Amino acid sequence: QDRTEASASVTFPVGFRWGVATAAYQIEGAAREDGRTPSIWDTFSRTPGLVDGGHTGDVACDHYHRYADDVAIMRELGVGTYRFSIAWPRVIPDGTGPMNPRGLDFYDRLVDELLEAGIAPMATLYHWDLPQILEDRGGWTNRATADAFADYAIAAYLRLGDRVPTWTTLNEPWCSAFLGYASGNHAPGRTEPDAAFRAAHHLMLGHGLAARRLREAGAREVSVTVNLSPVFPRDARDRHDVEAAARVDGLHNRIFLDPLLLGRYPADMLEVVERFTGGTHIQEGDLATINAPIDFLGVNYYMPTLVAAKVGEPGSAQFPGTEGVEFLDPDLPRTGMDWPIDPDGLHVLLKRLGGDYVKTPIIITENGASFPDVVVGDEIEDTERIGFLASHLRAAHRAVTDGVDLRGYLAWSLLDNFEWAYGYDKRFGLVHVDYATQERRLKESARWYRRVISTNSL
Ligand code: GBH
Repeated sequence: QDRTEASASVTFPVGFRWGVATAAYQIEGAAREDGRTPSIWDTFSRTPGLVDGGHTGDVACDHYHRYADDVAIMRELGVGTYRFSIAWPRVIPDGTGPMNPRGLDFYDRLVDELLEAGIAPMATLYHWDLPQILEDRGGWTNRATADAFADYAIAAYLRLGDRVPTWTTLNEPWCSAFLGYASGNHAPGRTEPDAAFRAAHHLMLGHGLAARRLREAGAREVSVTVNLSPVFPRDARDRHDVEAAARVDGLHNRIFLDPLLLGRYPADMLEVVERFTGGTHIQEGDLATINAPIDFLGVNYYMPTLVAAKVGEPGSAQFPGTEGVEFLDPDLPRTGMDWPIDPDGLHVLLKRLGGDYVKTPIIITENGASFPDVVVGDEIEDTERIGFLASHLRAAHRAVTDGVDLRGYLAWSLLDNFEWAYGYDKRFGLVHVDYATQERRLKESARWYRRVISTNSL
């Protein structure tokens, strides 16, 4: 790509939604306050050896007590939308049954503070913090968890729905199902491939049940967020590499997109699901439920996937059913997570969604990167993060120009925070957090993003 194109100014459509995203367990802390019970992430992070540095979300960014300061920072940045998540174990401490008003009081205060600042709240109901008590009954492998989720969704809606216009059921069901139940990288840390496929189905069922009830209750916008990755074959002329890419695309993307948007499992994925589980957990009517109408699809994009066919490869634990597939490291620059940087991958992905699954508008609900801090005097000069965000925004803009119905972009993340199995050392924030003092400092990227938002262009 030539330099003129990379630096030419681009302007987004009028009304494009700009914002930032966070998640409850990653920022709130206050793990034992106001009636909150443990989630699977408390259990997981408190188990020695599962999270880098032995870090937990017990305190995190102490956002539970500092939310007003954090909203003030967002106001300063000029963000129009704040995507946060609600912690299920604060709202329904026993997983099912009575609602805990003190748990909802926190979100009540947060939402009022946001509205006061002119920021539209976008609430995600499930960003991975399942009440531990439900995991003790099988977690997402248990169909009853889907019903419990829909009940929790309505409890949250009844308290906040008069002021929260936008509801997202799940964040990244692929991570919940496959990292949680197949590879064990995430809570609950199980390594049972069959369980992962059951979990994936019940997560989507929970989405469908909740989406329907939220809509009936009057929610203005209902959505679900998936983490997608364009999957490329090493050699596009090699039939085996192309088949390997299709398999991984199925397990990463289509196994969620097709049920959610088209109301069916793709044939090749149904075959894999049946091979691992027998398919008995999929009941009559489930797919119609899962295919509940949504107002937009949330897409989280971080990186592409590159694969090739290789006889004898065991495949990846994160993708059961990938025997004979080799996962390759693309020859690309990397973030501080060692993830390949590929803005064109976002363009490819958006074009494909716009083509295959046309009916649904899209919002990028997460995009961002972790890099080591570069401290120069008083400033945190995170030029690499600015470069990452700018290149991905240009790719998103190209998709808009190509006709993709992209309505908004939310940067991950407002704050440095608890980066799941990596703990606090990986920093994705536009705003730096000093965990010893809880002091917040805008990084250079935050000032840059403020300009992007205020001009609707870069
Ligand atoms: C998102 O997940 C999450 O929604 C958010 O909470 C998180 O903080 C953010 O991204 C940054 O990570 O196991 O090393 O092979 C991103 C989805 C899923 C992307 C796991 C990387 C494989 C990494 N991630 N995936 S690895």
